[in-house]
Amino acid sequence: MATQKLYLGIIVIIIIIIIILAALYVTGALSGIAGELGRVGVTATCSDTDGAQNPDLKGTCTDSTKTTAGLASFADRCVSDASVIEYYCSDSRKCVSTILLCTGGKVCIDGVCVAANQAPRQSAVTDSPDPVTLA
Ligand SMILES: [Ca+2]
Repeated sequence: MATQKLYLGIIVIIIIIIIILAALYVTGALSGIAGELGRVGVTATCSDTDGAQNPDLKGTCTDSTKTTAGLASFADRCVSDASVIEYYCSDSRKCVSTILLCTGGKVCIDGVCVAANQAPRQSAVTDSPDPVTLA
């Protein structure tokens, strides 16, 4: 007798749960909750073309912080002759930056540290031929 009451109670609870889930589904509450989770960044993505913090490669970090207006993108760039702002993905999947110094006597050109002897010549102006004066 007690066992039958237990079974009946379980069946009633299951029916109530099914009714609640159906009601939530019908009202679209489940999709609303899913959208809410998306907005708070549960589905955040981040990628970095040079892998991580690598001043010897030019990278572009892209994350999904601007999901409504498109992805946010940040390219490594020089901050001085021998240092670079390096973008990389944080643990929370957002692009963050740090300043790295070029090592080994390298110089920063277009967001990447390169050996000084591989850098474009800085003295291009003095290498130009003398202006030709037309008569
Ligand atoms: Ca990077």
